[in-house]
Amino acid sequence: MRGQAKANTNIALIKYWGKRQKELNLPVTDSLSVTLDGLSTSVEAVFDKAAVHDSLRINGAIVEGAALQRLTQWLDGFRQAHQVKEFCLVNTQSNIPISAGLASSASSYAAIAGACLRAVAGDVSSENISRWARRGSGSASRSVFGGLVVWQAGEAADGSDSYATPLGAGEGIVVVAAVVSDKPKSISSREGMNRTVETSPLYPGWATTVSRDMAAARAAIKAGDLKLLFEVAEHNAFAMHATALAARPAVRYLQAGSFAIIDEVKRLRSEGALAYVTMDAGPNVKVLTTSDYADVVMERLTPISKKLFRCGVGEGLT
Ligand code: 2P0
Repeated sequence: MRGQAKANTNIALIKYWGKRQKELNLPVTDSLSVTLDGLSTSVEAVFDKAAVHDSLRINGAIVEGAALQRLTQWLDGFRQAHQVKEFCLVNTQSNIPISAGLASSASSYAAIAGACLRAVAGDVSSENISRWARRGSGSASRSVFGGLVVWQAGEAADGSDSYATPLGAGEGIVVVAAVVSDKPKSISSREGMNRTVETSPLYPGWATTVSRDMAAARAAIKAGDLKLLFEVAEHNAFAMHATALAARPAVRYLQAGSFAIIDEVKRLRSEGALAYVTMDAGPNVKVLTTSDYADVVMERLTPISKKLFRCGVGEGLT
């Protein structure tokens, strides 16, 4: 039994930061993302009668340890739900630069879920692929779709209503990722969000902020107002980092170099450019802009960035 799938990565405009249930990656709040063009992971999954254990190959190299353990745990749940006994050989090929601060787990688990469901001839609706992708990595639920995507938190204890749906084409959006540091981050997003939920006194305010921001973002998308959408996204990113900073010990991702980029984007804006920032669980800054301003953003950030990546809006799972 063999299946294949390919998925692009995504960047959250309204962040997923905190789980109500860890095992199934059920989030506290909804989140909103844009799928990026050209930064993808292709996966082939083979459920093999001859295999004596699960195996994971990433860009040609056999991977063991924590990544394999996480995959095996996911596969155990998948096998149980689909009455499959065979172990699985998962072969992933990704072109996402490790240094760019662009999560590869989002595209990986979206493609793994797609490849495995196709292999076992399961329910291959996008909604169901999104549910299984979520169990691998929360943000992966959104990479099943292209354009602008909402992952609805849902309420059910089994996660049946926690999956993503598309919200619009996101036409004209360009994301410029500015690399500040290519060192591995000190706190994983998984650990960072769990510590924030457990210890940050600001966490209840985070949930309130997200529901307001989601409503504002939906209205901006409906009106085709990218400026308003980016402004809400920037606010939401700062709110996420502020909530994480108040955890004990502090969950701090932004560095001096991050603020240099943030300041330059603010300056560009005061000169009339449409450019806002968003930051995830690391020091790198992603600039939300449009094709009209992407060149000037690239030009102005080149001297203060280690590297820049420019992406348009990507399609969903293929
Ligand atoms: C997001 N992040 O919405 C947020 C914003 C990072 C900051 O989703 O534990 O790798 O696998 O569900 O999806 C990164 O967290 O976490 C993330 P798990 P995931 O994109």
